[in-house]
Amino acid sequence: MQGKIALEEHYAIEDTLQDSNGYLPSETWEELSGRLMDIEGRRIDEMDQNGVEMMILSLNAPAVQAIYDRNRANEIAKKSNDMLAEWVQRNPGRFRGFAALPLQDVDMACAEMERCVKELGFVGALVNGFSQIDTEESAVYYDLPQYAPFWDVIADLDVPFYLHPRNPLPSMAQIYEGHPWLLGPTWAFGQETAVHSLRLMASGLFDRHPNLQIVLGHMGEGLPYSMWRIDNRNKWVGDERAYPAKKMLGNYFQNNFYITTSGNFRTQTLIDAMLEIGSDRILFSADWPFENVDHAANWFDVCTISEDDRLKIGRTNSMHLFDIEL
Ligand code: GRE
Ligand code: ZN
Repeated sequence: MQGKIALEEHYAIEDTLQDSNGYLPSETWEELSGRLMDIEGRRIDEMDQNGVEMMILSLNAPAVQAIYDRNRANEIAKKSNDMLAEWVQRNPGRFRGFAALPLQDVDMACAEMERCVKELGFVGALVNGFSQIDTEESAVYYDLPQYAPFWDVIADLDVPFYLHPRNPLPSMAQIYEGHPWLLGPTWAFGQETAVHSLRLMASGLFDRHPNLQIVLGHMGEGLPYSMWRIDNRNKWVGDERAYPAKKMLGNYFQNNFYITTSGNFRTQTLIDAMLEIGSDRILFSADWPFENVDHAANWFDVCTISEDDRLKIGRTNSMHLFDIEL
């Protein structure tokens, strides 16, 4: 399929490059770091070769979220956003931008979000899970009440928020001790991001902002497969809900979430997601440079879904969601 739009596609700047080191075998670092630092060379060739017309670019992970000094977090976010804005401006037919945000400080994050949308023309934010704030040992999640003004800004700007994975801190990861292969994309990324998403759903955030849209990668981080059970466990005890939100959580999943195919190129999983969240809320993505664009495209272009759904997932859903004209 030609004309695809992909939106979990990362780059790094010198200051954040090393954050991506250590997830893949060390002999691949030269290749991975080269892919991360390239914007207009190999990346555009990969797009051309695989029918990807546009990438919405985002900084690597955890990057800004792991910089617990809030002024430094703000500085790196601004620097990477400014660089991204230039690349987008030079290639308006090929790139859009997601803001990196210093959520260590709500006021700074609000100001940077407004600047990125109103001045730099970005189409949303991509944030790498919880933020460490002031101390390395902290992990602060965005359902907490201090983030209410930030969500007001996102809702006012009417742009989507991509909640991208990061690993849990070592102090939060006892379950993975002795099993380092479960960290990162294998399992820990999805677990961390799914729980964060459920916290947002249960917090009442989407009662306050019914039009707010969160994007999740990796075919929804396991949630499509689990939402029914989350709402229906132990039904014989009644359905008293011990959380602030007004509705069943599946209701928010279906109305306030989009999911992408990043790093999860599996037809069986896509069909489950289509049955649970619907093909209007699924968006093609690769997860370059951690995944190959050809692996994503060669699967997606021929997977056994209707051509109507392929066009929606591959292109038009993203055009509508991000207000992209091509
Ligand atoms: C990602 O951003 O999706 C990612 C990483 C590190 C390893 C694998 C991966 O940040 O998919
Ligand atoms: Zn990613």
